Amino acid sequence: KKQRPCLLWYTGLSGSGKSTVANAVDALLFERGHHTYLLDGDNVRHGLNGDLGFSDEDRVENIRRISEVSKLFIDAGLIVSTAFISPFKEDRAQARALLAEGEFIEVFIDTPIEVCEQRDPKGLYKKARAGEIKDFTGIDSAYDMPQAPELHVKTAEQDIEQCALQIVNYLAEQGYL
Ligand code: GGZ
Repeated sequence: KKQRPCLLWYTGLSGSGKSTVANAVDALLFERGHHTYLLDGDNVRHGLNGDLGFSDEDRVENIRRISEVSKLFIDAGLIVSTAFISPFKEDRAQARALLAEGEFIEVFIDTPIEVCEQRDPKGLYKKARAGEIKDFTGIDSAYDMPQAPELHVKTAEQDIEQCALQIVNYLAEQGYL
């Protein structure tokens, strides 16, 4: 099926819904016959980046490697998605700069920290508040909000299916699909 390769770069806090939305988008694209690949903590942080933690330095290296790998998948012709916090604007800009014009699509999963903390699916916010995890994004580690994302998605106001459709509709309108 004809498609224009691109990178959907999801960014947002822990618990914001990046992986959930990215998986829903991938399922819709698969249904439409597109060839996709999704990079997330499950397939990257345990393997390729298993040597990295959550210091600023390690996060920079995490995102650098993910950016380079994404570029390879784009060269292979896929619609690639990455679902990482990617808290630093310089690193997201670097990822964008590796690609050609129009290939990088920043998707801000804009869920207020109060909502993320309320969801707390893995109990990590609770641990971070208790001081059991340090350098936790949004608590004692920075998150630079995207200033001009191609897509701005609000999971606290729309359900997952609506969020996924917002993204797929954008891809169709912009001529990627
Ligand atoms: C943030 C952490 C931390 C700290 C472990 N800070 O909700 P999750 O569990 O599944 O998503 C978070 C994930 C963040 O990894 P990323 O590779 O996306 O981060 S970054 O882009 O900043 O490199 C969370 C878990 O790992 N986690 N410790 N201290 N999130």
